[in-house]
Amino acid sequence: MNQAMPTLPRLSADLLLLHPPAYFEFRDRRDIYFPFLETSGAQPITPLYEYFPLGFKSLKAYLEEREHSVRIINLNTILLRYPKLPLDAVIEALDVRVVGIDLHWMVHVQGGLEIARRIKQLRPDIQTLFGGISATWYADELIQYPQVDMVMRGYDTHAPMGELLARLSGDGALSAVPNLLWKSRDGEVRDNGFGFLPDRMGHGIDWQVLPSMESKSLPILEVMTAHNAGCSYNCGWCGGSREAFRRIFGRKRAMVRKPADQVDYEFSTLDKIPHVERYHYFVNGSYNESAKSFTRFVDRVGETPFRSISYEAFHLPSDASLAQMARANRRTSITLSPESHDPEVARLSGRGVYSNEEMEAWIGRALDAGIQQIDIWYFVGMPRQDAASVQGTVEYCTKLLEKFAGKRVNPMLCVMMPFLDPGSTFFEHPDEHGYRIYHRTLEEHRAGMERASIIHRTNYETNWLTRRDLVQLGYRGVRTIMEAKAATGLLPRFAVRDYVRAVTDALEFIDVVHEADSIADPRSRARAIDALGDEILMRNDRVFFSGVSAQGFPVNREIGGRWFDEMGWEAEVLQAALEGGPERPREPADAQ
Ligand code: B12
Repeated sequence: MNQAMPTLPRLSADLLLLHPPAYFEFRDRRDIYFPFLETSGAQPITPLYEYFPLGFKSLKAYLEEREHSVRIINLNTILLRYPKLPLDAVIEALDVRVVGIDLHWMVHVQGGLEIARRIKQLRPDIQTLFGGISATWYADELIQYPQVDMVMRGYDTHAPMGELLARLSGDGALSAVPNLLWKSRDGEVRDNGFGFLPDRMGHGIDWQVLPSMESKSLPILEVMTAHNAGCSYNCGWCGGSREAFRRIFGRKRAMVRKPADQVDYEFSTLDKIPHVERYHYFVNGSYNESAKSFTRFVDRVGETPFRSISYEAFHLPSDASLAQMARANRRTSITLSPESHDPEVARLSGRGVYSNEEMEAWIGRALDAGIQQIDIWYFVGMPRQDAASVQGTVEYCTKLLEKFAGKRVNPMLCVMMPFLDPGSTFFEHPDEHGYRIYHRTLEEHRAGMERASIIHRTNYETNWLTRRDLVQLGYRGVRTIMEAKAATGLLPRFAVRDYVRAVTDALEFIDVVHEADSIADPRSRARAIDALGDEILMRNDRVFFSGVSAQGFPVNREIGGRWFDEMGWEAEVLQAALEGGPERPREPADAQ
């Protein structure tokens, strides 16, 4: 077999926006365990965290209007779908001046830096640029890495990025680019200040061009809104909360909205998606809209024939609002996040604005009004939440399932892992809120992500739950709730059986890996982990294949057509570059 590196056609652009995997190289790893459910199971993603920031799409639209060519690559999709394709083949094919890597979610810290390191090694001609929330929060530390040339700070980087590209193709005077940290030729760090903090948020997204869904059996067809940055609310664990936004971006007003004309533009592009009637519309952050603008928004939503729609709600929506949402689309779901059944824990989590009784009565009214489904999220890792409290939440979820049996009322449990958001109030003031932080700096997070055990990768614990407790209680809770869903008929038994088996296996094996990863002597530790290598690899292969499942939809679905599955090259081109004939999706290894 020819071992030569595959050659890909050149990919040319002024700017390449690249979404890294949370961890690189994840393929064929025998020394780091990525357990099932590591992503908490809310989204249809693997532990690589494949979503790229929505801002990539609005940046592309904005910059292209200004005659700069921009391409987007989601490296996750490429590496998952083409397990034999070396990263170097992608890097060698780049014909770009700058690669912009997102460090928006802290979880990408190791992967982002590792990809940048390899780019600089192979292609010193390419400049590396980081951006996003975590890149902004850790900008001073990030720019010190030799593989990082620039950091673009800010919640809205459209105009600064326009200026950067114009300068790079013009006079090269980077000192004129707002919000930029950069290195001069002699390697000295220059700080242009962080002065571009607009009241309105950037540019709409052009949804017209989406990755091809090819012939997927259960395609994940979803588009989403992000019409605001920041938040009106102040949940202490959240890196996007009111206080966190102020802290990270140094701006007093913590709410920034997309202007109405840009929202209209976005809708006009949504209307042009071929077969939009097959798409789910995920409305993020609708709780940040005023009652008046939300009403306008729902009316507009009703004009596009989406297959289904989901909204997130902080308070319980009024009866009038329920009726309007149900009218706008008959497959409407509403997501509540009370976080805990215990009113005190819920309040300390930043929620607690309704009682369980009020919520239950409201669910009845919502279903009567024609809302199709209610999703209810509970959290593990909150202040004053101990083992008994988690157990109480799990029992309450079971009670909800029984009470609303036959209806689509779907309680779910999420462990806050691996990270408590840096920049959040609990992260910045851990003692006051009962938290202990294990990784504080960027480098501690990066190194932490290289640990074999998910428990060691986790960056915090609370006075009430250790890191191991968080994982163990959370996983057990999810398992119990899943079993209750099979018993009450909310989910098919076969799906729950497979899911529960995967959770049970993870629960046991997390401890096995953790014990080995806890050996103090590094050489003995490496030996102990190596002895587990085959077992680790077999399990990782079940998680990293061309498919994903989520708690809300616990059935494996093939990836490839999700809005963030941008690969840069057509599937056939990637296929042709690889030896060995047509691409075949990897199947998960048989469950034991
Ligand atoms: C909507 C949303 C989501 C959506 C998806 C959003 C998306 N794809 O962009 C969903 C629900 C899928 C999601 C998932 C997650 N989210 Co979220 N999410 C948000 C939310 C509510 C709004 C984000 C938003 O709309 N931004 C506005 C859009 C239009 O702009 P933007 O994408 O931020 O991009 C701009 C700038 O940030 C910047 N930028 C960003 N990246 C880059 C890169 C470069 C190179 C440059 C130049 C600029 C740049 O420029 C862009 C243009 O102006 C925020 C909270 C908040 N109030 O901000 C949390 C938030 C961002 N999410 C967070 C987290 C933790 C997650 C998850 C890890 C949760 C989990 N455990 O599963 C996952 C990660 C999923 C993944 N990557 O695979 C944290 C991040 C904390 C941190 N710093 O690590 C936040 C702050 C709060 C929270 N806890 O939810 N999220």
